[in-house]
Amino acid sequence: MLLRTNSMVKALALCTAVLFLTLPIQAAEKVVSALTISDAIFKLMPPGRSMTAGYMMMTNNSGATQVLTSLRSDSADRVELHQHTHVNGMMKMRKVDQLSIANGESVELTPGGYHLMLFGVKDGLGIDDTMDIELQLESGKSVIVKAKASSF
Ligand SMILES: [Cu+2]
Repeated sequence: MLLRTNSMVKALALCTAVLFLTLPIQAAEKVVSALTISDAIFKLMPPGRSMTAGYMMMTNNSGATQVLTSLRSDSADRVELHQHTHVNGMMKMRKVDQLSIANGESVELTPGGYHLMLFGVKDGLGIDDTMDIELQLESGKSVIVKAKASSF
């Protein structure tokens, strides 16, 4: 019995040693995200509607220009980047095919500016529910964003 306890203590000590050895290696391998996203939300739709808009803050601290080329979500049929423009005093919106964000720059998606349009959003999402939106970049990298349902 005593022998067994001893070997368990030894095994535990070995585990702890391995943990301490691997932790600094993992920290060193930490990947810098191509884009840092904050405050990602989408507007909760009234019942019977499946189209809505999404907003977020995108910051590029990756060390290189990042170009957003497309978006997708399992929770919507289609996700597009749009921009509001004023034409002859009328507010219109158009689809933006790609958005370039220089290193050190931020782009805020807001009502009246750049925004996401979500088409065919699946039913049953309630306040504070989240949906994953994948931002696909020209570099081949992508960033998954958790956007929260918001009523505003
Ligand atoms: Cu739009």
